[in-house]
Amino acid sequence: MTPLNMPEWQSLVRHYSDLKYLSMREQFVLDSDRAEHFSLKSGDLFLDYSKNRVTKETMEKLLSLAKAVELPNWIERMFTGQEINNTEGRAVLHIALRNRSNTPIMVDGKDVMLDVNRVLAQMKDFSDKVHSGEWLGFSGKKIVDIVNIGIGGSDLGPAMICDALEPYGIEGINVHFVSNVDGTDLSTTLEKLNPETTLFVVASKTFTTQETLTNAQSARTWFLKAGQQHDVAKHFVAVSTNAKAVSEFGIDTNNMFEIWDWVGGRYSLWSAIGLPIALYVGFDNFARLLDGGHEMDNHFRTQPLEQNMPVIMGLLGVWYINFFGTQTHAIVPYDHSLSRFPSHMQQLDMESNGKVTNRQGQRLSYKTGPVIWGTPGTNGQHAYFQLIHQGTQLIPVDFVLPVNSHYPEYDHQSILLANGLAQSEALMKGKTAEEVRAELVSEGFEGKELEALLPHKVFPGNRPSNTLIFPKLTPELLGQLVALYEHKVFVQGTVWNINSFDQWGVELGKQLAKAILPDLQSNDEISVHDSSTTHLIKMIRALRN
Ligand code: G6Q
Repeated sequence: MTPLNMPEWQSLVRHYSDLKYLSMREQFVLDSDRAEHFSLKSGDLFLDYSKNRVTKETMEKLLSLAKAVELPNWIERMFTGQEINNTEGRAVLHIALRNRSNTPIMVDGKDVMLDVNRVLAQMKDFSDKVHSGEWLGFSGKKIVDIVNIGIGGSDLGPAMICDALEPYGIEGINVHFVSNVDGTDLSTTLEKLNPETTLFVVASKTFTTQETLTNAQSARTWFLKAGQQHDVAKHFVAVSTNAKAVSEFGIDTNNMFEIWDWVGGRYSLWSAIGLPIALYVGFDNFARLLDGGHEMDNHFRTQPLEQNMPVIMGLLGVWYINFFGTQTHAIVPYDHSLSRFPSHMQQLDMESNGKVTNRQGQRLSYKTGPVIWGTPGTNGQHAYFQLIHQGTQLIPVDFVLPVNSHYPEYDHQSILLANGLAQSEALMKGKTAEEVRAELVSEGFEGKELEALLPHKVFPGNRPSNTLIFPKLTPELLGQLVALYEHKVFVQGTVWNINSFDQWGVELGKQLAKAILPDLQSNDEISVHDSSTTHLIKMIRALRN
């Protein structure tokens, strides 16, 4: 079933051709309450989507499309544990991990909340023991440094959250994330640490990921220079679905925190993959994060589509990608502690919706997930914003703005916020030739000099953005924000009729490296590759010292 043939899609095609030159600037003049008409709230999170190239009619048509693809039904299917990840035959239940109302969610006749609550209790118990000093290193010293070893979904989410919640960090506890198999990552992390006071969390859903197992083995070798084999249990814990592999690696399964195949890596920070978060900010703050995620889940499940934040953001994305032909989407948090937020969103969105095959296995003839990118403001303004303002591509932007800082002593927040608001205003308004002319005249330019400069200072404007505002980046708020984007991705995947919850492209990378490794590790005859790869393998062999 392709959405392209739906009357609702065709109606949007016609609407687009009528509306593609719609001027947002004019719309703001015509409707002085435009900001109120195109904004909504969920908990402490406020979304202003008025600076988008839409009218009331556009939104109605997009919402009709959402109904035509049975979005409410798909939302319900996710929340009730149905196997919506059809290529892996799995339910998709990150919502269960933060189901604070604790209502039963049945999978294969079993309430998954029993398992979720058991592991949450285990995480609380363990993190409390580490903080109180009941859990000590082998020489009797308190744990000071937590090193998470994992990659992709077993790294990016918890790393982003720990950065973002730095103001909530427990005194005396540091957290580090080692992901890259490049030995630089592990070496530069370990060189600062003392094995007597370091705890490794080896996080891998499958416990077969080459990078993670390699880093974990090297970390154990490093540890064993100071401790004995029987001390490993005090310093290595695991998070996984795979008890057998954990045990084979040499980690006591009593020190294993279980996760389940119904949670995808990129959606797993709410599970025991979030253990480094609980160790860093304390279990109570981890629970507050879950509360925030649950609040957004309730919003997503119960609010009507037109009042539903993930739905509105998802549909706006569809409008740009499939009708305006945009290829990328920038996420720019005006909060330095959200530095890693765009990277996490990049994985979340691109791994989920980077698909060219629909649920039924047919190749798609329309675009799906965009390239997601961004860095914190105001830094981005001094770099790539030039292209967003005056480049030839249309790039929708999400501005993420916390009103209050955790570091008010320097009184920078108004400057930070003024910059964010100014960018979205300028992108929408642009600057006309008349405005530039008046500005240049007032600056004393005239004649040929003025005419030569003028076109360069014109800004086309009409460039769309969303603005998300909230009082402060608390654990609850962060939970809401991440869950908002998770659901936005699901909304888009539903419209595109794709499975947002498998990741065959990532699996391919895992297989390919394993095939080339033996060729790099020996001088035997090289196995069959294309001539470029064979040539590069020969060069690496020759250059290796
Ligand atoms: C996430 C992906 C991927 C995965 C990593 C690590 O959704 O599937 O990024 O998280 O490849 O996998 P393991 O946790 O199994 O080591």
